[in-house]
Amino acid sequence: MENKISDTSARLHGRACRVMPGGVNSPVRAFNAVGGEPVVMTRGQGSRLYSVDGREYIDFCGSWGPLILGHAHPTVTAAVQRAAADGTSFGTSTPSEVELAERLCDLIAAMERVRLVNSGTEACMTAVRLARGFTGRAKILKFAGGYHGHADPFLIDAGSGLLTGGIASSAGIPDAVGADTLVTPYNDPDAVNTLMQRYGTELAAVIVEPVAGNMGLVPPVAGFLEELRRLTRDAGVVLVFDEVITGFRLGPTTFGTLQGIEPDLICLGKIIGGGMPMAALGGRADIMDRLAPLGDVYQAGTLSGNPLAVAAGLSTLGVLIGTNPYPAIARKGERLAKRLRALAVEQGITMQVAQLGGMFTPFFGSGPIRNLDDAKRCDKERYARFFRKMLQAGIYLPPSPFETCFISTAHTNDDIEKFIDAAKTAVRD
Ligand code: KE4
Repeated sequence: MENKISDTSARLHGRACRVMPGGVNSPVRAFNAVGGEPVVMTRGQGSRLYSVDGREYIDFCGSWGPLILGHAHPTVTAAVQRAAADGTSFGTSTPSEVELAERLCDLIAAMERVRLVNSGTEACMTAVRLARGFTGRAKILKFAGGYHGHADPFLIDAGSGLLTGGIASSAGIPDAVGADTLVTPYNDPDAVNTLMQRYGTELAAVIVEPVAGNMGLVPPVAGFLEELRRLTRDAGVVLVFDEVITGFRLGPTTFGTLQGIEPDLICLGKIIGGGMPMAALGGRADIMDRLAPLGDVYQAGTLSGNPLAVAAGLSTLGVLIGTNPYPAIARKGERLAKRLRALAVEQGITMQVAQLGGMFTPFFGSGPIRNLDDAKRCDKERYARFFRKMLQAGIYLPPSPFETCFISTAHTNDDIEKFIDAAKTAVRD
């Protein structure tokens, strides 16, 4: 008899495949990198996800980053329910969107103006259009393994879902678009300097994840971000920090603010929407004010600043600012990483754990991991086997080795112990 756990998920996935390409609405959910069929989830509560088969999982994927407060946090749920009772969208200005915009500008040093949008992709593609309009230049520089959403200019040597589908770049991108996207290795300021010497006067923007989360977790090496800031400032190039993952993930602000580095533009998403479709682009007033209707760079959105998404975002930020959970989350991250590293040593497994605050990625490989090539040298199949065994043990990880695991305020010390208990056998081949 087929495994009961997967029967209902399998049937639903079969139906999904008949009407949705790959049976999913976002490729990385398809389990291509880890094998097997996606588990269909029907409910989340705190640190738990519940599948349509009635199974309970401790969730370390956290919807890819937004759920720093865990699933169905009562304050967030109540805020969204209250907002919904007054209507779901007005297509007008609203008091709550002004409050969120003011909050973001108060909490983020480099944010003088902000535009609310619906996805990280929208925020990042608008940042590029704005930088091009502001500088009159065409080229952009991104980093191999960096992922900034699925807009054409970014799908060159991108991270996240492109790495799970074995396509470094997407079909359908005109050569002319690709030609304006320059790519260099992450954490290599010399490579950036060489490229700036050659293309500096043609570059509109450098876009970077200040802490890379889409090739697995790869933190910046000392001085990398500061050098990017110096080189771009000297060349009149717009520096864009893509903080869709890191915004409010490691502290009650952006990573750039925590590090004292001020980019020209900042992209936010995920946490600022509390799990609802909400993202933002902000930064220097002289650049942001080039956005229509004030300026000549067009950007628009039917549901931008949607009242339900704003309610989820405002309530999430309210809990984060009010309770400052970051030290406790970081302690849990440090404990999990330390115990997992010790496990690998005890069992003679070649595995390292990148960890920063509540973000972590197990890499099945040795040697420093500073960029995409280093990450790709790790054993993807080993991660897939680890993922499947952890899933069987009731631990839900990102279904790709090129993503980041997340710890929320809802994860308990007992959840961390359960992770380690499951890993004791899952790390073994
Ligand atoms: P969205 O358009 O998916 O809201 O955001 C795009 C984006 C931009 N910048 C960064 C640093 C991001 O990580 C993302 C999206 N992250 C992926 C997972 N790492 C979303 C998951 C998915 O594609 O389904």
